[in-house]
Amino acid sequence: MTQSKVLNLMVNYRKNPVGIDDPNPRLSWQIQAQARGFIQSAYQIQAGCDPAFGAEAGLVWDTGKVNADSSVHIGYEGETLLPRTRYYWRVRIWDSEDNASVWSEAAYWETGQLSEQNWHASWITAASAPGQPVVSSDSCDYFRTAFELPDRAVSARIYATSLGMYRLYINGVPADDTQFNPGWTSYNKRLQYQTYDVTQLLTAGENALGCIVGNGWYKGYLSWDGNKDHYGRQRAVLIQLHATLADGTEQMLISDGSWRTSSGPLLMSELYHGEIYDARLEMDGWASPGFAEHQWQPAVLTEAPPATLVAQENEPSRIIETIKPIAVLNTPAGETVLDMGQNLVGWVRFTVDAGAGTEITLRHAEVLDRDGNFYTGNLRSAKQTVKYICRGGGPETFEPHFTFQGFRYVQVTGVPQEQLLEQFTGCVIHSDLELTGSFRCSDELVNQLQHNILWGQKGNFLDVPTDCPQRDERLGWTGDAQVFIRTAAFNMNVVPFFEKWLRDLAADQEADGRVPHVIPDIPAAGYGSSAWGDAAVICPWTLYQCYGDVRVLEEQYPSMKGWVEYIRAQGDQEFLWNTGHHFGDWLGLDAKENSYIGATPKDLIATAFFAYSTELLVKTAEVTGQPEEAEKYRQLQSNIIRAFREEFVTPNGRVASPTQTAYAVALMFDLLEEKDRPRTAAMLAEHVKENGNHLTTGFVGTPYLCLVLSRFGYTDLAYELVLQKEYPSWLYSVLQGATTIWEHWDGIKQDGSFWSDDMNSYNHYAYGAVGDWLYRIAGGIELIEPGYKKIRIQPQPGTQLSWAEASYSSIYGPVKSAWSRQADGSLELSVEIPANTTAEVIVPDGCQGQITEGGEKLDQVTGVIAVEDNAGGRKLTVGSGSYRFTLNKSAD
Ligand code: RAM
Repeated sequence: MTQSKVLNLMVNYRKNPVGIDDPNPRLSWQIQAQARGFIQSAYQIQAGCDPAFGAEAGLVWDTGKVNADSSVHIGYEGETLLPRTRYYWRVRIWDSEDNASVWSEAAYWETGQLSEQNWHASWITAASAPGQPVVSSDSCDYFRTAFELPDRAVSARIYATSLGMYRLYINGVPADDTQFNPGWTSYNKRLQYQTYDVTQLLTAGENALGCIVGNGWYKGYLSWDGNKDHYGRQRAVLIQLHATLADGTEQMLISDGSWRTSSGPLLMSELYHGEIYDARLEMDGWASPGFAEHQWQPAVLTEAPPATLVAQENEPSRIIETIKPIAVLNTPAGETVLDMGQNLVGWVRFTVDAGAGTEITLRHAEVLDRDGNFYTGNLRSAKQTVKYICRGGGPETFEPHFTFQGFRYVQVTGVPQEQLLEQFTGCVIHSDLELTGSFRCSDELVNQLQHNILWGQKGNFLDVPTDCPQRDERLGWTGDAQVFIRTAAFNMNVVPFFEKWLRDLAADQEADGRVPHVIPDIPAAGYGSSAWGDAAVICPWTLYQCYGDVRVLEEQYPSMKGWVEYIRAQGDQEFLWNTGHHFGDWLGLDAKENSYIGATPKDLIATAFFAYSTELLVKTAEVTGQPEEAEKYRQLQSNIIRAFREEFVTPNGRVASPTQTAYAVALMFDLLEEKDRPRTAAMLAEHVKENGNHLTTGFVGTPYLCLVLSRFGYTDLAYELVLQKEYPSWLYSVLQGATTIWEHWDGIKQDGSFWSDDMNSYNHYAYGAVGDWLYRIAGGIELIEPGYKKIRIQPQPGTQLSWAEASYSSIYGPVKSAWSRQADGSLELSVEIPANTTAEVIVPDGCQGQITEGGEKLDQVTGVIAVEDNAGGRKLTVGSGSYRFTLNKSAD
């Protein structure tokens, strides 16, 4: 009998989520099995309001025994869920011999408001004088109210949101540790609210609730156009508290005209520009009971915004880690500068002891110039400056509220140097996504590259996937998100994060299907570029691939189709896209002087992506059970491919534009006739070699370059590119001391000078898309079936590295592939395959000799289901478990 245990119960990818508005949450679990080759044969789920699942409490759902191997994304189908209710659930499973496991421990999810009808609170705004709403003051608004509870609460929740960015306090302390609520959505269409469990913060007797609201994305400066008030002019809040007392009665408290408002010490807070805080204006006890609020103005009722209120969909942002400075520098220009040792995103927390009125200023920068001076030219108009005016009278600690900075260096004035190292701390803030991947190998520079990719993701996954976190941009550029999503999905669990963003994409898509360049959309940005708008299709498809979740495809289908239909309607040639504005192979190195756009023709790229998005739409229609749609778009796809060949491929099969990017996309998207592919791959390889093993690609070509080379048998050349140290290359920036990925291959030139100020981010993840190749090719973790239900372990060691190790926490559990070369020429390959999945292990070239596992011949090994030798090499089919293979050299 095989022993198994069900664990890691997840609801919509989260453990025990509180405040979700999904009527059919998706339930997933993982299985720990003692024996290899575990496959679940059946499951049973029970859900109810009683954690003991006692019969008298009644169950809201009992699936009974369901004969199926599904263990992920099982949609809840029980009784209609009630608002603000906690549902416990548990699972048991059966193995292939029909042995049942014990029940899992109970897990839960808790619903939020579920419907707008359950909101009773009023939107309120701050007042400058009775009945006079504050409209355009720089300083942030403070709100408060006090209330009595006859008894201690056994359970209490606050549901809250704002127009602007807010922070909630209960009895003087923050309601939780989340930042930048309510997050950034297309505010006039969709507005998230947050749920706070405040049970422990309330007391019997008098309680107080406070809230600070700043401009944030709603009303603050956004983009390079220097404008603010993009979504509205007035900050406001909506707050509703439900407290259940020991006797079972419920008390409700809502925001209304009885609340009081004031300005306070937070004189200015802007995402790009920083904060000004005058601690002398602090109002002690402002969010606690007993505060003398009579000098505050009554709040003014204001209209509800047009948006639909939705429960928070993605993981909140938090301070995820802290970093101490590694040095205090005295620059040649006489500045005092802290070096954090890492380009990070977040803010600095500091403690000082200085007289009242002392001004402390922190300016933030990513790099020093070649003379070693503080440099902010690349921030454009973003000030990234925090000014703190001391209150005096003892040590005081400050950290900002509604702003973040992208920085490695901090210029500090107003603080004695000797206090800097001790008393200043970097707080790293990003969306709190689970880390799911790691890659390491025998080359330390590549390990630093992987570090830089991960830090690029941390810095730019702050509620929305942004291009950069430092200059006056920080926007959800669709192209950048599209090229990076596959890598991102190795490093972290990105589903709720992208689901939210894709809903905003669909919300901001126009009726004709055009997709804005940035999501959420802002007026300065524009719309409709190939490879950017294709994020509408590529991102949902990638999520489906990596997590096996069909629902994201079902939800996004109209948006995906809208984009393809938009392209089809452009120009007068249905199957070519040769009109409109495109970013082309953005920042390609083969661009003409003074151009940002690489040499690959824009219409070639546009038509290639048209074909690719259509192909993904066909597959999506198939997966979501729409055969007629699939057929319709299959026709379209073949017409586009035909048009592509007629326009961009010579009659003899040569890609007419001889650029690395043209070759890469044509091969990646299977646009060439079968017979022309090997030759094109050879031409691509030749192109790379002629350039001294250097790439010439930009945003579009770079992510595919190494993948295509490996697919067509040029893995050693792909390694040459990845290991290339000379400019242009990934390791060039590493050798220049980069700790994140740069926007430009030559962000810092060989002579130490900078690429032009106007567009030079040092934290731009797009070129980090090579991480995908590291995991899949160098590491060897590949999926065969969506969600890694079926896995392929196929490391391609090449000749340059001596070992590599990739691991990935899939939705089924941990996957690992680690190889190392042994002195006798054999290869050790350690593999881990999660329960309820199977894998193919493809033995690398040159290792076609005898194979053993843990010293045993393969026919003796449990878990190895089949061994096949064919033209493509040797393939082992294995079940779940950990294996240690020794792959011997081919017999000479
Ligand atoms: C820049 C952004 C982004 C890119 C666009 C086209 O402004 O930083 O990375 O996608 O241009």
